[in-house]
Amino acid sequence: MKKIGIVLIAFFIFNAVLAQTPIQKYGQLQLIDKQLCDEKGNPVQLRGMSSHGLGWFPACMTESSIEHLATVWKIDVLRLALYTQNYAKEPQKMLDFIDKLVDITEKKGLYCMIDWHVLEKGNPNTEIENAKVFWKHIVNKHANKKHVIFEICNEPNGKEATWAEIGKFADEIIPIIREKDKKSIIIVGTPRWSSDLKAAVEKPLSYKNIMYAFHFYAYSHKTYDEFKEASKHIPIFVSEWGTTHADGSQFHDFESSKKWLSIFDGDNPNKMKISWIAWSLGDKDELSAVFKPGSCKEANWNNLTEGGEFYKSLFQPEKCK
Ligand code: IDC
Repeated sequence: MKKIGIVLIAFFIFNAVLAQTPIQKYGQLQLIDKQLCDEKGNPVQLRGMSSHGLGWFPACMTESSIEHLATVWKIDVLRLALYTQNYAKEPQKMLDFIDKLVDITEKKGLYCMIDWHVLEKGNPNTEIENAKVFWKHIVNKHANKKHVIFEICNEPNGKEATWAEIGKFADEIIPIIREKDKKSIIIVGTPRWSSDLKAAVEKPLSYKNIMYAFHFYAYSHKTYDEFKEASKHIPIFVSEWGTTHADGSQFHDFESSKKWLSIFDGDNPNKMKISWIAWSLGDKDELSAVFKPGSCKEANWNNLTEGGEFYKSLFQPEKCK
């Protein structure tokens, strides 16, 4: 009898450990040198998915889809992509939506990355006033929550969006965040659609707990060695990547995707674990969408595209041969 009792207790403890959510497993994130670490100081690799534009595909981001991503896909982090033009059009509606999603991710035990999705305008300073109001709201509501990561500008692009301009933007926004929240991780976009890390390597910003964004689309971008070199010098978070062409469609390149992923798993000069988030949880008729068209309004989360199946497989535990 006693033995059975011990076995049962061991079984329950084992299950409780296995059933831990990402937030329970890792707690408050921190940066130690260039490595993202958990609360205890162990290296951590967060892996996750990005929403499509919250203003365009709200039906894909619901309590039901997030529950599915947490329990069936087993992602660690959900990125909430708010295109700046969607915010400009309907600020209150977008803020309410983000607030709701931040709460849902917390409830489901997932980290969430709040992404001020600069793309159309290129230079993040073009919309600095909106950015300031947005980030003030976000920190008033969500400062010091263990599960929140702030991404202050998705992809600066165009001739004007130099590293100096990005630095100017960061000098406006990071102090707004740090006034209320000293330790949450902040991700800063880099020039040329967050693909060029050279300037950040040469002149890193002087704030604590910040990481630099690197984005790639596997069919178009194969700068593996350049990336590895940069990873020796600055902390990098791959906050958006896709299997496709940079336009989000055309072809999947699963081979190049796997090569990138092996670099993030440790095949890099300092053997670091590099966190990543893939694009995107939309049901638009485009190759990078995870769900087939029409899936979201039916809450049919198993109706995956070829790319969706590929992404999902990345989160599944290795099966026995
Ligand atoms: C794409 C979407 C597409 C949308 C387009 C323009 O997949 O439906 O019409 O944006 O808004 C990025 C961006 C990301 C892009 C993605 C694919 O961060 O917003 O999404 N991409 O083009 N950088 C490189 C590729």
